[in-house]
Amino acid sequence: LAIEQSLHSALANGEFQLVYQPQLSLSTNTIVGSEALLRWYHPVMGSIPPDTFIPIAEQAGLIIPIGEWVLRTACKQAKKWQKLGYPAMRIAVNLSTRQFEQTNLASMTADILQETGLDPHYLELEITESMLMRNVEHAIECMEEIKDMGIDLAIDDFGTGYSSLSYLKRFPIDRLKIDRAFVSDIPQNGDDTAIVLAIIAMAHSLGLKVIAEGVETKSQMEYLADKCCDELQGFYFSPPLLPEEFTKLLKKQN
Ligand code: G
Ligand code: G
Ligand code: MN
Ligand code: NA
Repeated sequence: LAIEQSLHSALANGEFQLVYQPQLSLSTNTIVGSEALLRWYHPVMGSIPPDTFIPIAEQAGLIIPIGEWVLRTACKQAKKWQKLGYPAMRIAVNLSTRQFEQTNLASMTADILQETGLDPHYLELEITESMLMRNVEHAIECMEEIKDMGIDLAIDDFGTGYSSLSYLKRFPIDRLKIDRAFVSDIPQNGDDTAIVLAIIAMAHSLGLKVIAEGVETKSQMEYLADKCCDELQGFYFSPPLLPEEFTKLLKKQN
């Protein structure tokens, strides 16, 4: 309850911040995107993890204004990096269930893109399998509306939900994000390597890109590169970074 109460004023008090985790191409070894991740620093309670406050914000309906702030801040930052002259990168933003089911998601997103001047092709929205499976036909309509705007769609935490393969074919998505649970024990664990290989093969045969999440070691990276996984994200390359730190990394790369 204390958390819910504090959440009501957190936006107005400027207590939220976004950090950005780089996404690396395994073919070019360059940063091709980033995922925006929300952080909350409460003046008294300190840092509160998103796993704790996002479900509360979701339940209280506060995720709608918070999610809009996240989207606007991330698009603004992406545009800022482009204006600074860095090679254009994708920016990925997580959506919650309530946001995805919000009727004005497309128009709200269109307004933010216009306001920030970000080309929609550089925006990617991350949704989870469970969000899609609640009402598949409606989800497909929503996804198509977003795709028609030129925005990319990714399925987050792929492999942990219950999406059926027959639907996967019908979802207008661009990318699968392999959940880190399958990545943490590769290449030693035979079951996990089998799952990762199957996801990569299936994604590619459906014309989708694949990104591995939670890559923490060199041997995981080498294995994924060898198996033609497209991209990676994880502590091995970089944790989520404050915008200034991310800019330093971009500078180093150029
Ligand atoms: O950033 P990690 O640090 O701890 O994120 C934990 C969880 O919170 C992840 O499942 C992530 O998808 C989710 N998350 C982080 N930022 C956001 C956000 O801006 N919106 C939503 N809906 N979820 C987020
Ligand atoms: O659920 P989602 O994929 O949106 O959340 C990303 C989460 O994964 C964030 O909490 C982020 O801090 C975390 N994360 C990013 N890289 C790594 C990693 O290499 N290892 C682990 N354990 N967590 C990671
Ligand atoms: Mn995510
Ligand atoms: Na994930």
